Amino acid sequence: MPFAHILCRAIRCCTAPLVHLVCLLMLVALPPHVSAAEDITLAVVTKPGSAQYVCAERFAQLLAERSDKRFNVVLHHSASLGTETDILQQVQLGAVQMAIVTTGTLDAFVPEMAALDFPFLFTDTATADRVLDGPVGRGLLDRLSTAGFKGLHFSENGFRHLTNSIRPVMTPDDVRGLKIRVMESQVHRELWRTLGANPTPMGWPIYAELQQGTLDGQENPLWVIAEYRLNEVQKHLSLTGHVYSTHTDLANLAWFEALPANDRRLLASCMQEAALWQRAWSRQRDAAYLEQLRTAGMQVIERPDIATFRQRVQPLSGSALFEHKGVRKALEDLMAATRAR
Ligand code: EAX
Repeated sequence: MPFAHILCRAIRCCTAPLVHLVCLLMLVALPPHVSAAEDITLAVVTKPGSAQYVCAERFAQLLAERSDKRFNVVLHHSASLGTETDILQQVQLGAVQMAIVTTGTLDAFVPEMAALDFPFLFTDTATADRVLDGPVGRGLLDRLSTAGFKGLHFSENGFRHLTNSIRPVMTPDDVRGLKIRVMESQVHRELWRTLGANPTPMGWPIYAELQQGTLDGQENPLWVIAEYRLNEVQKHLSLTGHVYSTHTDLANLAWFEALPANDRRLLASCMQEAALWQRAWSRQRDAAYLEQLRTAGMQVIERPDIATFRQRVQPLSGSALFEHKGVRKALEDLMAATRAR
């Protein structure tokens, strides 16, 4: 029986005026109506505990708290909605409202994003934070609107390192001919082609292909290599740190813009806080992951010949990828921002 009916009955039965009054007060104190929370679907390709997932979880928690549970984030993960390219398409269509994706996959949608994954652009996290959280980073997030996305913030994937099952990699010469899985990203494919490897673009995950030997290698931050147990199928790890890989935290633009201004601000600030928290979380764990991989039996080349790697990838900036004026400018702006004090 509904609570209000029970109260009315009680009121009818009550003869004592005090009890009557208490019952009436209780009725007045009931909320006029309790509206259901609005669901927001948010997708990440990786699994619980991953860098994308913990950021999404943090965002969901902050948003629930600060909206008084008016919003409820429904998290899709573990490739349940397909690859990151599939996720981005679903966000574009509005079937999924929000996503946290590896930035490399965005260059097929917004060519300027290729500049962010230019090899050796960022060599330390302090510079990355300064540039990504400054006007140049904001400008790139705003560029996402050209493909129907609202760019909210950057969180962290980490420095990418090369693994393979064939041989230790010290110099770019050792990479020649290796069949390396790369993200579905133009700049990553061109980067490995420039280095003389045989790049194969593919979504995540890729354990089976590495296990079967259809791929020789792959490149990812240490957390990915460890959490996806790639040490079981890859013998060699070279700490190349060739790309500082970010995650882009974004939403469907039309959906986001239709929200009231205070909710837009709330979503943006919850995502910013989640992203900053996640970067710190991620950085605390890097050293332990390296130890874990070493203990698991990976042969680690700690100091590959980075100077030669850097030099060999230079022709990339003159490639067709960076020919377009806007894309070239994005790269130049990023490079200038990393040098600014
Ligand atoms: O985000 O696809 C990739 O290589 C990503 O870096 C990985 O899944 C973690």
